[in-house]
Amino acid sequence: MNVPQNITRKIMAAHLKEGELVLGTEIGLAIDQTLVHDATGQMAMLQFEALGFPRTATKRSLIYSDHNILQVTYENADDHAFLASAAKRFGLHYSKTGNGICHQVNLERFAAPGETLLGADSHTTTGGAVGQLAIGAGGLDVAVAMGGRPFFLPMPKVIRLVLTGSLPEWTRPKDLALEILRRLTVSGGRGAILEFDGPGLSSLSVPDRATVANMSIETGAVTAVFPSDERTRAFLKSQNREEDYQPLAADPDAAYDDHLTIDLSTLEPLAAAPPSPDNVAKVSALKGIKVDQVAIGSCTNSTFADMVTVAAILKGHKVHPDVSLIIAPGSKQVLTELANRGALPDMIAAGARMMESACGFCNGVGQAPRTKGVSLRTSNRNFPGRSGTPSAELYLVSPETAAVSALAGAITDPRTFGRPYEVVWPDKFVIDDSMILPPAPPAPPEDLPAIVRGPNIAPLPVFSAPPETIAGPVMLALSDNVTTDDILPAGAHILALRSNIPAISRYIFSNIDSTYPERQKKAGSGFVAAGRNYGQGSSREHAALAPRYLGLSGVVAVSFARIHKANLCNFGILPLELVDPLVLAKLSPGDDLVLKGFSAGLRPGAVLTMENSTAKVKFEVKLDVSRRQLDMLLAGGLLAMEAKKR
Ligand code: MIC
Ligand code: SF4
Repeated sequence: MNVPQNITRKIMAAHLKEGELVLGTEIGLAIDQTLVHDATGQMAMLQFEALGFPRTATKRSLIYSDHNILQVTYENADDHAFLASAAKRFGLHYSKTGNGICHQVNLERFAAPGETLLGADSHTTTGGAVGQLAIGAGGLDVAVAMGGRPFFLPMPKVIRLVLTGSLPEWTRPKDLALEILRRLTVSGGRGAILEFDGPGLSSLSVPDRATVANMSIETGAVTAVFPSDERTRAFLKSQNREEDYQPLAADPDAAYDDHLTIDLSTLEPLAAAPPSPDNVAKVSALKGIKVDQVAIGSCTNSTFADMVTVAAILKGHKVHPDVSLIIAPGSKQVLTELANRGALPDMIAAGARMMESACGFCNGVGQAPRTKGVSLRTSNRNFPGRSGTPSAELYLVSPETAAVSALAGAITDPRTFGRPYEVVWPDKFVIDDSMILPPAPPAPPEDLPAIVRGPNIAPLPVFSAPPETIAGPVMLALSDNVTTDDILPAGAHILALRSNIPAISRYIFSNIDSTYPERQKKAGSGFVAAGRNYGQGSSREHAALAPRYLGLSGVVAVSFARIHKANLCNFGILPLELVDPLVLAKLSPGDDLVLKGFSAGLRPGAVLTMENSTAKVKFEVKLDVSRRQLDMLLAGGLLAMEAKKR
């Protein structure tokens, strides 16, 4: 008799290459699709090349140009030329600048139920909206998957998230995403997949589900997955891709590791107040806070439905004189539909600043708010500094709350605005994939287009194996929930250096302690001490690669976020978990630490003794990694390990 299965296990079983679906053990999954973009793709493609793969071996691999688009000087354009040429040569599709944000375009044009997607971006989870198992990872993991090898992760637990009821007027999927964060916090989803179920689902369209799947990563979850049902079929049909539809649901009586129920009808408009997406408050409680900027867009809320609703709210009104309203439709398709259906003139007439279909304001690439300014945003992260202005206060809200507040000049509960606007979903969207360039057909290497390398494309750094005794000072002692934005800040000028590790390494921890890079380089070796959930947030592997380049040997933390921990192992930085979290208080900057016995004889999960020779205390750390990761760490990282094999 077949055991009833949930959706996660069904997709995993169909893609399982290594291991068994046993909670916490390492599994290797076959990957159907991959995506990278112009913040993570440069490293991924350099690494793909260094690994010696001749051509991608997935069903489809894509590079999107959407993050690095300001082109203030030559760096961004150099990166784009490199990426476009690497795509052509190595068999990837290249989505040109202006075609849209990777997750929005991928949802529209490529996401398919039952498939696996690995993306070098944490919000790859968006694909879960159509029943795709869509996971974010570091660029090196994606490079390996592009070459046709499995993607490894510890088998997550599966949390059944049951939705009942339906959302009240003016309460939107963004409010549901925020409610989930309120309940789970930024670490409550760690090691889990959120699998949606229940009668409330039928009231949510695929774009609605996309907002929720997108923000699932903010709870620390591996991803979120929705069933594929009639709403999915309707969405795929509107994208002229009905052939990609297949129904997908959990079997009745399928087992889960945990449960959570949310009655949608009890929700109301919510906001994440600074400084973290889980600092959730009712919009009604924040009402009256003056806003300087309202920014609508990002991969969380830039679909046609979001934008057309915003246009309907703005129609016939003017943006408050003290507010700068920024609108970035998520894709060329969304922008075209807004233009064709007359919604764009309503936005323009209201006084909106129309932006390119790209990430833009979301991670500080333009439109930085004024000093100590209040910015209301429809995006997914409000970490300090992410907007490009460290002192700005960022609130995350639904497009409806954002639009109504832009008119009022202050945070405003949209329920006070009148009747909500009903979105009429087009039967067919305008389909024009002409900005997605196909790869060159397979050919002998000498007949393939050359890779274009401008001065911003620096060679990959090479790392060697660590010694058996690793000694070095505590460089920084940090608290809980350190984000990768803290380790490597967002913002256009730093983003421009993503293909140049020596140059970008000068910004590591720059918002926390700008002396870190120099000190770390001088010390040669060293450790960072931190609390829980170290490395939460984005997938940027530069937050591991660049510290390693500077000489960081290990991070001693209470716990780690999944993607960042994998990135640390990939680049040979030891993720050392404190057996006793209270030891953290005994680690001060400047203390000398010694770790002995880091040798080939170690087993995964080994507990090692470290000594703080300054404070004269010994303590235990656990190397909670797989055999594969331990081998990588012993070799000095994944690339070093692969080079040894050849
Ligand atoms: C983000 O939202 O933080 C980013 C920029 O999209 C990152 C990618 C990166 O920084 O390389 C992410 O989420 O992974
Ligand atoms: Fe781009 Fe922002 Fe989405 Fe990251 S979260 S992919 S920066 S829109």
